[in-house]
Order: sequence, then C-alpha cells, then structure tokens
Amino acid sequence: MSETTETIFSKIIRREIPAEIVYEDNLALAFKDVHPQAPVHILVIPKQPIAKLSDAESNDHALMGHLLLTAKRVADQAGLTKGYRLVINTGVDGGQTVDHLHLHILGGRSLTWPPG
Ligand code: DGP
Repeated sequence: MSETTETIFSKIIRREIPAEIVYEDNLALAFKDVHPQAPVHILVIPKQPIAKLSDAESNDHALMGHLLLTAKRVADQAGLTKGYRLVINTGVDGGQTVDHLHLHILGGRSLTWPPG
C-alpha cells in the first residue's frame, strides 16, 4: 500500500480551492503552478494521494506510466513543440514541499542545466 496523505492538492482535486485546471481524467489532474518558474509551468498529479515517488510501489506501475503519458499529452496541448522538462522533486533533499506526488512540466523558454 502506498502512503496516503491530505494536502492542498487533495483540496484542488475536490474543487475546494480554485486552480487553473488544464486536464482531467479518472486517474490524473493537471493544473497551472501557482508560482510559475517558466512561461509554462503545469503540475500533473495522480488523484490517488501517493505522497512521493519513493512511496510508489510495483502495483502503482500502470498509474506511473499514465502520469508520464499525461504529462506528454498536457505538454503537447500547451504547445511546447520546442521541448520541455519534467521534474519530480522527491523528499526533503529533492526540494519537495507538497506531500502529494506531482510532475512539474516546465517549458516555454530555454532551460538551463544543472538545476540548483
Ligand atoms: P514541490 O516543491 O516540487 O513540492 O512543488 C510544489 C509546487 O506546488 C510549487 O511549485 C508550488 C505549487 N503549489 C503549492 N500550492 C499550490 C496551490 O495551492 N495551487 C497551485 N496551483 N499550485 C500550488
């Protein structure tokens, strides 16, 4: 069993707080990040509240694949034809601040490497 958690993202899923939702299906939700770090900055989350990537288990493997393909779909929808970056901050050292697994889609400008 994956660890479950209640966060601000659970409230966004339940529409208890507003967010600019750009995609939704039965497993995933995508919405604009409130503190954008690039012209396009969208978060893709599972509706199932897995706290972080390191809590995902082998029986989550279809969901993990779905999230990745959802990110690709949302990036295409956002018109990121020149490329984009997916980021999954995980845990304290990874800089994760919301304990609900999320993929950042960053694009719309040339991104530098390495990240800080
Ligand atoms: P991370 O540092 O990887 O845990 O990223 C969390 C992101 O979530 C951060 O970029 C800001 C975003 N965020 C936090 N609270 C909210 C919120 O209430 N609404 C939206 N749209 N984004 C949020």
